[in-house]
Amino acid sequence: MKVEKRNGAGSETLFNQMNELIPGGVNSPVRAFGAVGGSPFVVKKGSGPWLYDIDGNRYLDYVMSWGPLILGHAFPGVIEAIKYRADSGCSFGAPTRDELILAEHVIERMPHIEKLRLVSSGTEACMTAARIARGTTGREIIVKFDGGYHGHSDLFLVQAGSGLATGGLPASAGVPKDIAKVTVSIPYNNFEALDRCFAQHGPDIAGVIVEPVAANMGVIPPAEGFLQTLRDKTTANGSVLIFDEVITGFRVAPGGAAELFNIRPDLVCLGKILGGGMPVGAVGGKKELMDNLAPLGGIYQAGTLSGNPLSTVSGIATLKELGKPNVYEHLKQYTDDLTSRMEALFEKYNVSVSINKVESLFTLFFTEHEVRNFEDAKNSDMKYYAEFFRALLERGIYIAPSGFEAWFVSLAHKKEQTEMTLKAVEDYLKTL
Ligand code: HOZ
Repeated sequence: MKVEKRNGAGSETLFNQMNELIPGGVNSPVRAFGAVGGSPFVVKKGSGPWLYDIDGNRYLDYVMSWGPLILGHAFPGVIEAIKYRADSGCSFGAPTRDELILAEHVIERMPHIEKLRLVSSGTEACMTAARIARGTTGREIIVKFDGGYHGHSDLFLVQAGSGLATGGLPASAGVPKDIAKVTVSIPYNNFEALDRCFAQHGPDIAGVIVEPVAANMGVIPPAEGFLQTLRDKTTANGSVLIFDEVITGFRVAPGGAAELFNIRPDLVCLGKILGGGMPVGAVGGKKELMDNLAPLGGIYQAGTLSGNPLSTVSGIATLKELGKPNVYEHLKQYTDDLTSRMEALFEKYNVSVSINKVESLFTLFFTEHEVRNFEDAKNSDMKYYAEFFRALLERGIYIAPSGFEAWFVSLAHKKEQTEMTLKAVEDYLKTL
């Protein structure tokens, strides 16, 4: 099989060939369309709110690379910055001025971050945050929440959302039992479970990690007072409070969920928007914690591509654009308008949905009940979601191929896209 022989091959042919060389044909499980049926289209390019496949189809994109592309696909300022930087090299493994500039952009928006370490993915950021919590407190247990997803490192693959939930897996094979034992997963938004967890494990709890707006079991906002309770309990217990803002960072507010809900976590994990579509992650927080990282302290973390120059300039260009006026207002208005009109359509056609929304993040659950935690999310009708997904895809709209993910809106989504989405939804509802 030579590459040139594949020129002209369509998505289906290529995906079949990919299946021979790549497990499941994909480099990240949820992309395989396993939960929604059919086989994925193969992407040729993106532009603004649109994705184009190699068969010549155009899709209105609500996945946006799973969150990073808040400016839209191939945003000119970002692409120019990457091209310009690439002319002088792709990786140095040595400090660059841009790492300082990116750190300044982050800290300006997130004053609870006093120091920041760049890594290459959200997974690495969360893994490092847990190590800082453990290394600093000398304790072992990390508390997470059912349906919370903090990347695919061993310690977080317990009752995890995202791809695990999509594939119906309670945990991943290959995680040693002893590692799973030091991760305690409890129901999200459940104050009693939290009390019980601290009563039982208090002296051993190194840290609590939470997506302050859950977005990997579908979007689920924190219950009133839940984040403040986490803050109070971790402080009283001498445990580290870690906000996983890989999805919410720079999206729900410039300073992320910490700003939106006015809570100051000890550590924050970042990724996605921070790299503007290039691979990146970061862990940041209180100086006294961050200074425990090597080379200053004994907690080791390193990476050949950490602070990669292309990711760094892409992130800087993205954050600069996000610093312009009315950006967050636009994202919120688009989402509010779309979701309220969509809700009205479902009501008109007597289909029960529960739409959870926080700023420009939302999920549509097919259930008449409120969705407050992972159990509720799992009880929504995922078969119906799959049908809805296929109906929208046929009408040129691409939403996440899993009901446990968020819809991502970008600044390139405008009135035309709202109308197109609503028309597709109504066309589908009419067929029922
Ligand atoms: N874990 C990502 C969604 N929450 C999926 C990433 C991908 O498949 O690209």
